[in-house]
Amino acid sequence: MEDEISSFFESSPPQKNMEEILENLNEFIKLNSSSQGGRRIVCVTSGGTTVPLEQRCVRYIDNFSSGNRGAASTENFVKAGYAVIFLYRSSYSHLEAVKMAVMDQQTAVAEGSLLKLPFSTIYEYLQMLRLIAEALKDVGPCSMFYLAAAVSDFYVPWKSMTEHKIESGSGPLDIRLAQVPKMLSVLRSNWAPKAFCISFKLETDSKILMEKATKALRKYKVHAVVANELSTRKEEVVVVSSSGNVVVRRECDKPESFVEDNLIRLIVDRHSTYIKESHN
Ligand code: PAZ
Repeated sequence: MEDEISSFFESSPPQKNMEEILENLNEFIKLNSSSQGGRRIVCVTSGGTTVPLEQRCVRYIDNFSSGNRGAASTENFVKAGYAVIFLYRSSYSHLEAVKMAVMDQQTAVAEGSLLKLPFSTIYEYLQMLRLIAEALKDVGPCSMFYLAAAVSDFYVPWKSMTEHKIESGSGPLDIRLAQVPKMLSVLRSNWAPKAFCISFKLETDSKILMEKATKALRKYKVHAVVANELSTRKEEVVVVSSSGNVVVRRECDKPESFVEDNLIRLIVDRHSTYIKESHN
């Protein structure tokens, strides 16, 4: 697995503006971990990653996610006093969700408690996630990963990808997709082992959802898995953890409420307990 992960990064196209991103990231972490006795810092990932089919990309495979979960969660974390690194999918279709919840958070950006980092491809997403995790390493238990992005499971390795637009007119297209190595284990064990870590599991078949979420909790040793089904994801989610399963619902009698309002309250509570226990 380690080899697969190293070769994924070695063969990825270099991230644009890497130095500038790292500088902003380090400044943001320094400012927030030293302000008012130190703010907690959460990295919220949001939106779907794309898999380009050509190096000069015209066509790509996309992963479903409107970006609403990440944007609404970010808003709630900011309200709860967290500094948020918002790693979000930049695209026209996601702009509405991001605009709705986060672009309005000008004050948070101005105060330095919100850092927005856009991604589009699976390569950009994973390179940025590693960068953020390593930068947050010293923040330890006061840092959190809240991984709501819908990350591609399959991709076309950069070296086997055609440079120019795939020609049409010569019959069906055969593409072989490689499996994206699972980065969650390495995030937990190497990149940021002391951070509180929440992952998400989306399924369309409710019968297998809980089984898959429970398996993910054990396999990746995350602190909780938020299980959601595609058609009901805006109404309810189940937080799966070693202390049992908790169903979190949107408050139906309040039209303006989101499931994230209650979800973030619960996650923040769990994070507080984790910080306390880490200091004992
Ligand atoms: O972005 P959105 O609000 O439309 O949906 C959120 C979600 C379903 C993408 C998210 O809650 C989730 O489950 N993300 C992980 C998906 C997965 O890779 O299993």
